[in-house]
Amino acid sequence: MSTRRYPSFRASLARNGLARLAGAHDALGAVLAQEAGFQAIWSSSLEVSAARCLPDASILSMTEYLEAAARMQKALDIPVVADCDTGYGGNMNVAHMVHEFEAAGITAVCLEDKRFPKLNSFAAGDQSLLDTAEFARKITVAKASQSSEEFFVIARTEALISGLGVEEALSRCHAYADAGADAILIHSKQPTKDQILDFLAGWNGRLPVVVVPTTYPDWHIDDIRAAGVSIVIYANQGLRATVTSLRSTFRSIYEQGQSTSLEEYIASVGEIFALQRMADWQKLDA
Ligand code: SPV
Ligand code: MG
Repeated sequence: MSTRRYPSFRASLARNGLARLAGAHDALGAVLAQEAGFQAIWSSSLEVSAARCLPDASILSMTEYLEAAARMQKALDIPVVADCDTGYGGNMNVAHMVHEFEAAGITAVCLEDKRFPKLNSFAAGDQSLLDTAEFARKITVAKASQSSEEFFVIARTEALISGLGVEEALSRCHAYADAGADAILIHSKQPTKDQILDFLAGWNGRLPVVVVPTTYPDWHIDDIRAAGVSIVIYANQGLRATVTSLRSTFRSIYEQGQSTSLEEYIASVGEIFALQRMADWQKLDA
């Protein structure tokens, strides 16, 4: 029996130079992002937990996040980059996480330097970080735990999120690079990209940089590329669009007592069948 070869994020990044990722929480959303042209899917901890109406606060288990990422990966021809939060605990949890995600065909993961249990970056509450050396150790453990050279580990600093400033973010990212990270992610919740530009001005380009333009959505992809960024994550726009669309659809049907006026705006059943690859499946019965 042949085993499926999963698409490698490292290879995709090498091919494309700049990788654009869309956040998703299930196979359907992930396939729609692939259809739009994205190079990879971000299995977002915010989305995966929100899909169960739970906070993004280390409540779900590693296995639940893994199941979500693996379900998406099975449906895709592009790689999933799994948002693995803090690695779900300490160094031993990180090692187990890498073994499990890699075995499930996930070729890239992201670990962040917050303390476990962590809270979503935009939530009010404790955003405190591990000591630099402690998190660098997690990165070393993650890299030592991978079995394929392809496996890609992104080290994410939340220094700006926790109010520590650009110098601290830079010094942490250098330590994470020394520890063996394949890329670094710099996150900011400021309403402009200025903090990120300051970071990029101080970064020597020794590793690819990942950004998440959620609170500075006007940063155009051409300018992001020109600034020297390698990976851009549109982490939650799909989730937010889904909420808006479902809310107005359900309200409209309930208030109007029928759904005729919606028909021209919603996907046909035929489109759903196409996403399910219904015709391919039915050939099995032919
Ligand atoms: C996620 O999508 O879960 C992220 C990005 O980690 S953020 O929500 O901005 O923290
Ligand atoms: Mg997350």
